[in-house]
Amino acid sequence: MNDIQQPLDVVVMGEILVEVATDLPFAHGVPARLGISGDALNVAAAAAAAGASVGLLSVLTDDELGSAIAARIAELGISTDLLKFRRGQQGVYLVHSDPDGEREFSYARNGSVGSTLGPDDVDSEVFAAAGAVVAGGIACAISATSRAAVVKAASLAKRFVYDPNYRPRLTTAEAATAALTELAPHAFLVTPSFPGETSALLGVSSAGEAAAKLRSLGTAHVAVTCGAKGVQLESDGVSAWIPAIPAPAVVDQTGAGDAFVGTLTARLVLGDDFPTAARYGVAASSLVVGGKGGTGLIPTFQQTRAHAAAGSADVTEGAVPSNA
Ligand code: KDG
Repeated sequence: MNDIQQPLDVVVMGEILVEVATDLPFAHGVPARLGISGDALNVAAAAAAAGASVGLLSVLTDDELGSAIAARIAELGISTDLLKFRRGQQGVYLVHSDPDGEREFSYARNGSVGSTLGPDDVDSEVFAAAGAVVAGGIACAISATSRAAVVKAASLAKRFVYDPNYRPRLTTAEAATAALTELAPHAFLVTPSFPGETSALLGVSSAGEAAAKLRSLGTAHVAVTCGAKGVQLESDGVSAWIPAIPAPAVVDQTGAGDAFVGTLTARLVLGDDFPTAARYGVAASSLVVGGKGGTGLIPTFQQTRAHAAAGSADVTEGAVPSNA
């Protein structure tokens, strides 16, 4: 039994990782800074900052590292009630600050405690009651049990949100495509990135085609993220291009996509319409890139709203730029 009383607005699931971040390329003697990150934590932090009550299902080590991670989760305004603690090793990734977003992470996570997540960890009542449940392709890639937990969560959720988050160092394009194809029919929202995920996982060459393909599989809302350009939205009655908002500072792209997903999901659950919620998501991710690491800078909702209002370009009905 879980002691959570209120339905949560948003439940996020996935692996939390220790982040080892450097400013310089990896080499012996290069100084590094520890952080706590991972796509699930980045999404949950953004959703909480955007005003949602948020729970995070993740497995942590039952030692002082797990306790420190739980303390960070609480500090970010996220409920710790769904966390599990087990004997094992916390997954780690190494990254050096990446303003262009082109570097891949170097992982030490095989057999990690986070990858022991399984269907029994998914509390049916909590997941069915939540306003939205968010999971991603990384949780599907790290182990068969974690993938099965995501599938169970998708079948329970009122609104299931799936970010394909394809990581070639964790999985194959075939396996990531299979996960997306299985989950898309259950999804309230899918957020593929263009052109990387739309071509590798959906085999299409434009954001519009990607959205149409996911909609034909049964996904209710699609937000195709087109990097520094903007986001294409498609759902019943909505076809809109949300232009990106220039970032005041670009230090590291890690977590930008997660901030978009977390903010968008939170604002949809809290009642904003799709273009308005996406505009907030775009504003949050434009601010997040000013911080180092996945949760180095989490803007408050006041900051996100002000940045969205100050952004120069407007939402365009139906228009997809020719190169997206
Ligand atoms: O989306 C950002 C994540 O990729 C980063 O936080 C690391 O979670 C991570 C992962 O598993 O790659």
